[in-house]
Amino acid sequence: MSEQNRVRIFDTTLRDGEQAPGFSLRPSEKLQLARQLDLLGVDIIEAGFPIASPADAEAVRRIATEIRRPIIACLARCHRADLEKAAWSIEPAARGRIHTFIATSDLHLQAKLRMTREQCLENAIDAVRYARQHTDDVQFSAEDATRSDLDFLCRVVEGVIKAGATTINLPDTVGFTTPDDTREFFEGIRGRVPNADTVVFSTHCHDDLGLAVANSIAAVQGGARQVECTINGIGERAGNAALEEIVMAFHVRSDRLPYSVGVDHRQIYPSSEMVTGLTGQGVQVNKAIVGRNAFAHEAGIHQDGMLKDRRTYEIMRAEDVGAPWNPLVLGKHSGRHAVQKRCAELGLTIEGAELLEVYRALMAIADERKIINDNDIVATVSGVRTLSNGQTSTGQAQPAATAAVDPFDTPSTAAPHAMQESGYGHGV
Ligand SMILES: [Mn+2]
Repeated sequence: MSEQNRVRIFDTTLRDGEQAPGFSLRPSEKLQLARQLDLLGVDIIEAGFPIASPADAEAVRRIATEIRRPIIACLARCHRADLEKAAWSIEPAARGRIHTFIATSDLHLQAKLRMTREQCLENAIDAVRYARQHTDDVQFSAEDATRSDLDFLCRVVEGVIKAGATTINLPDTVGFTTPDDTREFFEGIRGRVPNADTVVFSTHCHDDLGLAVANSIAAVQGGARQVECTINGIGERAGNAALEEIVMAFHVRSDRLPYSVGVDHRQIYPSSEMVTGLTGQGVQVNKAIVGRNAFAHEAGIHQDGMLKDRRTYEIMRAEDVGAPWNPLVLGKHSGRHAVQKRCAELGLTIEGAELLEVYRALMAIADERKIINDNDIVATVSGVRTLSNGQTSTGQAQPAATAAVDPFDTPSTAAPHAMQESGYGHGV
C-alpha cells in the first residue's frame, strides 16, 4: 500500500478518554498504559493536558522520558501559560508535539470565549508561532470545527499553516456531523486552503449519535491522514471514535478501505483489558471487537455453522485481535452439537441417549440461568451417569427417568428432532 494511504493513529485515551467522568488515572497508571499503547503501535500518544494539573504535567513528562518510539503529544489552549507548560512536559521526548486549540464556531466564540473572529484568528496564529519555537511538530485544532463558518474556518487553517502548524485537526467536538458531511467537509477545505498539501489533516469525532467511527472513516476518504481515537471508545460524553473499530474496519474491509496503519492487531484486546482494569469501567458486552460477546455465539443455528466452518458467522477471528476464543456460549438457544463439543473439550465423551439426556438437563438449567458454565456441564454429566447406572449417593437403585431437573420443561421437547441437533436462535 502506498505511503499516500498510510493513516496515522493518534491515540487520545490518556487525554480525551481520561478526562471523561469516572476515568481518571494516576501518573503511574498513565505510564503503564502508555507502554501498552507503544506495544500496540500507535503513531502518536496524546499523553495529557499539562496545564490541567501538576500531576497531568508530570505524567506527560514521565511518558515523554520513557516512551521513545511514538510521538508524544500534549494539549494546550492558545495561552502562553498552557504552551509553556506543554513545552516543559514534552521537552524530554525523542519526538514531542504541542497540540494547541481554539474554538472557531460563532457559538463557542460568542457564548464561551467572548471574542471576535479576528481575535480568535490572531490567538491561533500567535499560539502556533510560539509553539514552533519549542518544537517543529505543532498540531492545531479548531474546536467545534464542524459547526464553524466554513469561510472563516478556511482563513484560520490558512493562517496557522503559514504560522508553522504541521497537522490540522478538524474535530467534530459535539458528535454532530454525518459521514457525507464529513467527507465533503475535508475534501472542501483541502481543496480551498493554499498549501493544504504540505500538512497532515486530522479527524477527531465524538460518538453522540453513534457515528464517530463512520465519520472518522469518511474523513479519511475525504483526505484526512490522521485519526484521533481512543481504546474502547472512551472519552467525553458518549466517547470518541473507538481505535479498535477503525483499525479492524481497515483490516477486514481493505477492499473498500485501502488504508494502512501501524497498529499490531493482536495488541488490541490486551490494550482494551488494560483500560478496563485501570479505570474500573467495563465495556458493554456487545461492544464491537472488544466486548465479551463480540466473538461469542449462543444461537444454535450459528453454533452449528461455526462448528462446521467458522467463516459462516465470523468476519474476523478473536485471535486476530488478541482475544481469547471461547465462542460457543451454551444457553437455551444452543443445540446438541454444541453441547457435545463442549463436553468433549472438557474430556467428557457423550453420545446417543446419554447426550440427549444431558442436553435436556442443561436446557432446563439454561431456562433459569441464561448461561451455562463448565461446572454445570460437569455436574450434569455426572448426575446423568449416576442415575443411568441406577446408583444414588445412598447406593439405592433409582429409575433413570427421574433426573434432578425436569428434562421436559424446555423448548426442545416441542421441537422437531432436526432442531435439537443444531439448536435454536435466529439464523439471520
Ligand atoms: Mn474531544
